[in-house]
Amino acid sequence: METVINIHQKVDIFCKIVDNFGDIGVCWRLAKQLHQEYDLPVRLFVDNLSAASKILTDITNADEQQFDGVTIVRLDENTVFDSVADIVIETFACGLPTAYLALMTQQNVWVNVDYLSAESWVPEFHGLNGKHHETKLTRHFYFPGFYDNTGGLLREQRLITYRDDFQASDVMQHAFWQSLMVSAQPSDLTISLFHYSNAPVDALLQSLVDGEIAVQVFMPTNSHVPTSILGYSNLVAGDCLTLGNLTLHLLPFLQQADYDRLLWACDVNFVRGEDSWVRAVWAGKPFIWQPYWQEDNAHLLKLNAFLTSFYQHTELQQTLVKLHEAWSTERFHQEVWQHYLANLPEIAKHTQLQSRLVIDQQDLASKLLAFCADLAN
Ligand code: TRH
Repeated sequence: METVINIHQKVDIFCKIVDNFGDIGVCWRLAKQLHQEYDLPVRLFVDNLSAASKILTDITNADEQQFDGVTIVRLDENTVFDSVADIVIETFACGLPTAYLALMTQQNVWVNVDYLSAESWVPEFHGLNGKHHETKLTRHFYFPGFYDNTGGLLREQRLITYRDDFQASDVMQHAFWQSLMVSAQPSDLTISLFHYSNAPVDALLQSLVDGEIAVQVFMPTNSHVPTSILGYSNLVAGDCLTLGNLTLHLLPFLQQADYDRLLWACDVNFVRGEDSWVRAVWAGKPFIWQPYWQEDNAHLLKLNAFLTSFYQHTELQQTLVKLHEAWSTERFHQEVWQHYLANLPEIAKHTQLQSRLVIDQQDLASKLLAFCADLAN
């Protein structure tokens, strides 16, 4: 049965920026997609506009402003709520302000969109609900995921068409590299690098310096540029180092759309956290994911769950597991990387295949709206 989405429904999204760029990165993508693809009026409440400006460049500290059709509202103790939306999206269990909760009734659909994980418990918990202890309002739990029986992954409707056009066009790729003011040699292996501060970056880069093939690495700064790379300190965006077979380009922090292009253009992508991980899946290129560190090594459970499911049909699973573990546990060995490189064509084939399987699944925004429509009916 087709779900009917009422185009007059208003949507409020609440975002609290804990750290880094993923909280706002995810919330912004969702807000923009709901507005641009479904024509819904969307307000995005954000508690730290200065941090958000990394993703929403040119945003000001105003109480309220329009950004690409979305109303961005500064969220603090002085925020005045004059209305409540039909669909209220809390993200990553950030909680809703008491004054906002006071205006809500059971008619407002309240959904908490949680963190992404490929762990086996996710389908079981996706879609459950509970009563909010103070207001007794019903809060629904929505879990993004890689399987049909989860909340899906954020993917704009035309993203894969844009990607395919870009990957098929030398002209577009050339123009992209030019816009970054770098000349990437098509014959070189290209790698994008976005990682947490504990990743063994120097060990990876040293293997590339000493490696047998020419490699170009693109590292957007302001992620976690180590204070020193291979003994060179005070590196900034725009710098370029050539050492042995490695050319390292330090890029500025890119706009989200350009970061996507970087992932589409490179042969291998090192990604992290949540949103860049999903974008690497859409790029369809081999990638190494570094999960966000959690206590008691909970992030390694997340990592293993993903590797076990995404790479289940390949004999190279152990190679991929070893490299991911090496990258996430700071025990990087040159042999692990060399083995990965030696098998890159096969890894590329498998990644593309797996990426295609996930692309065939319904995306998060459309699933979420259908979920809310079912609750409202
Ligand atoms: O920045 P992150 O580490 O964000 C965090 C973690 O994922 C954490 O687990 C979680 O609490 C939270 O986000 C949701 O990594 P992530 O998730 O990949 O977000 C980075 C965002 O920054 C993503 O939207 C892509 C974007 N980006 C750019 O726009 N330009 C760039 O140059 C780069 C490197 C990233």
